[in-house]
Amino acid sequence: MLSNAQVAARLLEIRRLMEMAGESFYKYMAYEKAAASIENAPPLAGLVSSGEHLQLPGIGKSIGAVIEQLMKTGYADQLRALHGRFPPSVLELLDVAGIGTKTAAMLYEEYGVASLNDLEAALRAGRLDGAPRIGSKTLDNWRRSLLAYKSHLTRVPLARARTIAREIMTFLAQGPPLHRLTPAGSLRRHEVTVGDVDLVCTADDPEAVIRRFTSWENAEAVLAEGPTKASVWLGGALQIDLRVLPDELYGNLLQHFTGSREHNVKLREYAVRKGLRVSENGILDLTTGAVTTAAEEEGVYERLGMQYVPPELRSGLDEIDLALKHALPPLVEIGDLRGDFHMHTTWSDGRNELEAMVEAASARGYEYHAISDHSPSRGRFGMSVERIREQRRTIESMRDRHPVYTLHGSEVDILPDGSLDYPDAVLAELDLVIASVHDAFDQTRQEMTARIIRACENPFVTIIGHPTGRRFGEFEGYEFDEDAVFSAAARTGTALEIDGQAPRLDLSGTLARHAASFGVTFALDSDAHRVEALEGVELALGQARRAGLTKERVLNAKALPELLAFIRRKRGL
Ligand code: DGT
Ligand code: CA
Ligand code: CA
Ligand code: ZN
Repeated sequence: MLSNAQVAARLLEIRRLMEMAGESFYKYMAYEKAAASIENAPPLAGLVSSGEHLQLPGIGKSIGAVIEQLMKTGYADQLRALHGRFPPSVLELLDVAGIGTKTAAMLYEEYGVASLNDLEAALRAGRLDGAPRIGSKTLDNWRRSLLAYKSHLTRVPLARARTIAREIMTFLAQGPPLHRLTPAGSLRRHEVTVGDVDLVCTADDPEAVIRRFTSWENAEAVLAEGPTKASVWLGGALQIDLRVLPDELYGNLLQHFTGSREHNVKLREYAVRKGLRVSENGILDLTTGAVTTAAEEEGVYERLGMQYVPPELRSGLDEIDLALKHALPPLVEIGDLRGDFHMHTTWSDGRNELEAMVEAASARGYEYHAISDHSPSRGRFGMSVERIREQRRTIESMRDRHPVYTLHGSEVDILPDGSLDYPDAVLAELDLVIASVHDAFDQTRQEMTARIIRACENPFVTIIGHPTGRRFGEFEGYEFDEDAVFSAAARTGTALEIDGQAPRLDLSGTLARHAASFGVTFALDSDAHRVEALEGVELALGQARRAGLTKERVLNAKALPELLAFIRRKRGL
């Protein structure tokens, strides 16, 4: 049985195909009206059997019969006949700016272009060059539109988008003078993946900034270029949007372009109830007609009588209600982090020597950190019991050489049965243990849940590493009962990791928020395999902030004595 929305979508498909086939305006518009009528009607399933759907506005005998057939068989003769003439994929062409039904029909009938892929191939092969009624400017526009369309189909991991944003920002900063320059959009909100990179800036000479932006050597195509905004496309399906803003509206515009859409919609709804209209051009008082602008983003929230909402919380959930009550939590900040528990060295699969990692952790200003190389099951990267004891002696021998306190830890495999990859006697010699699942991902949900819970119950396990196993573009994460694991972690005093390694971000902010409701403590780690990757804690921090965590919930925001007490408490000491 199709839903009303599904029937409406089929009717709209018929409508578009009829227009392509050259049917009269009145005929195909009847389908459009019928579709609109059905979207607002009670469920068709209850109407069609008794013929009551024929009473709906805009539905006569012939469309009524099509609807009846759609409901009974999921298809209709009308649609079958149209599909005989145009393959359904032809409708994809309508997503390209500047291609309407007439052009789409012509492209199919005269050039055999039946889909976006066909169009791309035809453009690339030059098969449309010199075609009658299609100028070279039009072809260029289609090319741009196709690129923009493709860039919206794929989302890239946050870490990659941040790297690109940093590169283009460095390039822009070396050009014509800028007052402000900052990322906006999903990148600023620390979404796990981003659709495109948004940058906003203020400058003396906007056009000069735009010219520099569109001349970036890494840009493969300029998608749009105007006096105050432009978009470029990079290979690998990523778009960057730049907007140059007037200084006095910087706060309003940054707030607007940071989103999310859902947050902005709720903000505007609330404002309207207060007699204010929020837009990117300022806040209009609907009674007095006065407009307030904000040079800083804080001014927008202040004018609305609410607490400043940090970008990571602008998801459209409950943040506006909380901000109105001045009840948003003080989120954990980068300066709260006193250490990092998860880093690898050349003793296992890290790229840098142990002492280089210690030095780098020290250079970050940490009070403490843990070296946590792999256990024997990681094959040639794993460390035997002898090796890990030797590593401990090495760490102890260099304790006085660096101001940072180095804990000797290990990232120990949780074996398929939930036991750990070192005997308890060896674990007891370590200062800290991260326990992670690295294999047998195909276990049943029940087996995996029991496996992780058993690891939580081991008194020597301080932290469960990258709890879901998700890796971008490779693996969705193993199946397990999140609630059962989160409550076991809370009950046993085991911290859950927010792993900031680029392909992981695990737990995500969304899951960490859920875990937090069980009373869990979190470890924000880089999982660095080389010195530069220590900055991965910033990504872990972003997810922690999205989860609404305060520093009290974060293990590596604790001073060393409290950290050691947390570890001892779990060990029952
Ligand atoms: P993304 O790029 O899909 O990861 O997500 P965003 O949130 O970065 O979305 P994007 O790049 O389309 O736009 C950035 C922000 O600008 C968005 O969060 C809200 C604002 N914005 C952009 N276009 C519109 C619009 O048409 N209406 C409204 N209300 N806001 C918009
Ligand atoms: Ca964006
Ligand atoms: Ca954008
Ligand atoms: Zn791992």
